[in-house]
Amino acid sequence: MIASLSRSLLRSMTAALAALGLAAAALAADKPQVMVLATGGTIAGAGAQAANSATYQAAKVPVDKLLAGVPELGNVAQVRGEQVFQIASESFTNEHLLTLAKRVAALSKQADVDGIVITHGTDTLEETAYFLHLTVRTSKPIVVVGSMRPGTALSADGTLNLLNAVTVAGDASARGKGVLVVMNDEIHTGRDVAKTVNIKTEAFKSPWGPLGMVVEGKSFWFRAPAKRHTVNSEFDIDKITALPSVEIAYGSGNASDVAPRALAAAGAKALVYAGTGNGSVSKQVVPALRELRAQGVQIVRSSRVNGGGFVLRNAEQPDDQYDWVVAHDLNPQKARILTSVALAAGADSKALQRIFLDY
Ligand code: DAS
Repeated sequence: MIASLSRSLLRSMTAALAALGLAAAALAADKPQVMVLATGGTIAGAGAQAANSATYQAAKVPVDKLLAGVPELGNVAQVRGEQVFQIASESFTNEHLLTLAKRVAALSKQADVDGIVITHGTDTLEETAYFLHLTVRTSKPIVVVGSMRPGTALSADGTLNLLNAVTVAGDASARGKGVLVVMNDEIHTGRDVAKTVNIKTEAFKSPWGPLGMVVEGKSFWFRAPAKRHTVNSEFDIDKITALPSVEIAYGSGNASDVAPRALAAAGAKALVYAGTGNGSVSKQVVPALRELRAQGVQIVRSSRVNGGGFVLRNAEQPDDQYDWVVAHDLNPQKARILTSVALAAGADSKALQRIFLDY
């Protein structure tokens, strides 16, 4: 009697567990599939003690531990992780950009990937995000995320940033908006955003404002990107095998032409000049830039002034006469990325200027 009772109890418990399993699988099945590609940075950092919010070692925590540290991720997506690099982002090279972008492009073609998150150091996050924005031809959400404090710090920002990034990457409303950067509850376009403060959690700003916000699992949009990107880009990572060397020379009082000449002599195919004010160039430097232009080096005038305006062509310098290019509203580090991508596609100075107005 007891044996048959326990057998039927066992049968009904097994059936219940199977039903639960199916329900869990069904629940999971209706969640977007998000790939998290880890590259290092503070979001993977660790400090000696909780009070160390700015003194720590970046690029220590592996991707599986990052994901395990945010169990809430399972409520918003089916998440898989992959460790692409484990470095501080100030050490990113053009080769790192190419490797990462090619991996993102390949994953974006997979039917079992609905969105991609890249965890990244904050120092050059804006450059990587823009590079992906220009070259990865997908309308699936690609979200780059970092943190200003290591996970070991009091009031660490990385876990909520990661949850928000995965939320946006799995959100159909984020499709077609280009590469996004999610930090501090805000959603920025990879084109405009820059790190404007070096040790606060509210570090990332876009001169023309964020695209939206992500709060408690929902994305709220207030504007859309105005320039070409991803599926509407003429650039394609699958066709880029190398990025030409483009260097940045910084303008200041008492400027000299030593840096521009040395950078060109070292093989730079283009120089981005971070000019003062409206991209102004000291008269001690103009002759060298004109000589380098005559030798085939492209000259791009950007500005050291933080965003919110743009360098006007033929205003501070006769760009038409010198055959120089203006970076429009792009800061020097973004101008470096776009110039390198454009030169890789064979752009001459005329095409380069059009590209700066289109992207
Ligand atoms: N060194 C910084 C970097 O890896 C740490 C960070 O802020 O992520 O970009």
